[in-house]
Amino acid sequence: MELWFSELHTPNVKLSVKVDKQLYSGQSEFQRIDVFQSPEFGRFLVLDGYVMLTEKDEFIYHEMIVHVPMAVHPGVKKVLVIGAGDGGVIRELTKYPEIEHIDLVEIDEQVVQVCREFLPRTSCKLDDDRVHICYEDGLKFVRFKENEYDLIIVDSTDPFGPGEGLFTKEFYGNCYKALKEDGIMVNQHESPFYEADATACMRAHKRIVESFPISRVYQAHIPTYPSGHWLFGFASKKYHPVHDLDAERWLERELDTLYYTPKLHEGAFCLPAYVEKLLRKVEVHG
Ligand code: AG3
Repeated sequence: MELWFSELHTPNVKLSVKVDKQLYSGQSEFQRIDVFQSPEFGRFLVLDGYVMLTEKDEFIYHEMIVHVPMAVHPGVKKVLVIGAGDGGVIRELTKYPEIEHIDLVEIDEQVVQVCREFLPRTSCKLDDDRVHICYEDGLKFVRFKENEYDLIIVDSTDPFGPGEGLFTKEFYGNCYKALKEDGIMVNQHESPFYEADATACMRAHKRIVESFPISRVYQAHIPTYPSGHWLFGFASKKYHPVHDLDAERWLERELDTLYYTPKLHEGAFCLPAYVEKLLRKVEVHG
């Protein structure tokens, strides 16, 4: 008997992954949570039917969402991470000794429990002394923060279901306020390829452009996400993602990465012409 997991990437396209066995299935207060074991991608986490991470390709997403801002900002001490209950972002952040405090705000405690049990490769640093976990809606948490963080990482799900509020104008405005005067916000920015994703992507970009003086988009190749071509947003009050990249300082750290390099960092901000066009549409006609 063959067992396959499928995610619909559009009503006409799906990605199917052969499964050895289902390790967990449960319904939390917020969403359905599944963990599978597969021959090609190792273990993978699915929320409401959407693949959040696989053991084989999660390094790409987590390295790109963390090391890009960390190689730009010269002194990150306090970080706010929203979503990210799987711990992948935390694992990468804890590689930086100068970070003193990380607030991890995850709406769904059950996601953290399940990841601690079944996905130790990403959840391995959740008990680091600097990490403070708060089970709350990120949208609400950030409302009451002012001038507090050097870096905010928004590791959300897609913009429907529990993650919807993390793509709103109100949320980005509150992130701006919660950041110090040289703060950076990075968010997962969906894919530009399929129409529904591209629409979400443009909507998010428009709102971020309206909220931050510097707003750039960068890309990575993530095989298990829709189309495999994924974007991230870099929004900032002061630092430019490429002009303020300090490659030497980052290389001196001798961090062991599998995807991120400062050279790739620069290249990641060079987008295909059709993506530039999509983004320019909302920048110009704001
Ligand atoms: N969060 C973004 C996942 C988006 C994937 N979308 C999809 N499969 N349709 C990933 C969380 C990793 N920490």
